[in-house]
Amino acid sequence: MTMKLYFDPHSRSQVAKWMLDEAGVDYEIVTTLIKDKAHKTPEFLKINPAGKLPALVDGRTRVFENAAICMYVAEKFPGKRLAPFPGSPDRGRYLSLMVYSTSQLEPAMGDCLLKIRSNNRARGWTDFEAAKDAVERELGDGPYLFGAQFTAADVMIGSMLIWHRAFGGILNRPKLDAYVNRLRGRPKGMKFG
Ligand SMILES: N[C@@H](CCC(=O)N[C@@H](CS)C(=O)NCC(=O)O)C(=O)O
Repeated sequence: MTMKLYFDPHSRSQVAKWMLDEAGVDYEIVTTLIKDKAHKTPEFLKINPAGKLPALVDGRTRVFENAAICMYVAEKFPGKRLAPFPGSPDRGRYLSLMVYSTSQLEPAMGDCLLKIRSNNRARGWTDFEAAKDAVERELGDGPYLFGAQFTAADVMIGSMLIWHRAFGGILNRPKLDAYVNRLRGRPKGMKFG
């Protein structure tokens, strides 16, 4: 059975699509437009109770949240080598970066773009400058987060930095700018709109 990606081109659905395209696997796009409120129908809320895009349906399995979708795809197709193997020394850092991308980097980037200023550390994420420091440390000499191996962590972390640029943000970090250029230059790199 073909996987179904519930997708609005003008949304973070592009992150899950990028992952599926990098994996080079078959999937069907189910266009679900936010402007039509198609993500708030009772049918869609049974797939993603949060009423947000994207979501992936694979037979009886439903997956929502980009990080979960990327991890699901990497795990379903281990031969595509889009994640360090379970049990390998890099696996812990991989899982950490996947969660970090959405629990810290994504809200920090959102605050930056929306010009929300708060130094209340109790909320669980840092400001965007500190998040950029963390990504730079993890990227090391690159070219990807796991050296020469491109992984789902590059999709999740990289897509946040790509969005930031797309919305007019300036990273002001030569190393991260070069990383964004490298990711955007990939043949199956994330597209917009
Ligand atoms: N952390 C979520 C974010 C999903 C999300 O916020 N999607 C937006 C589109 S970019 C959405 O569906 N917004 C419509 C709404 O909340 O009504 C993920 O990565 O999947």
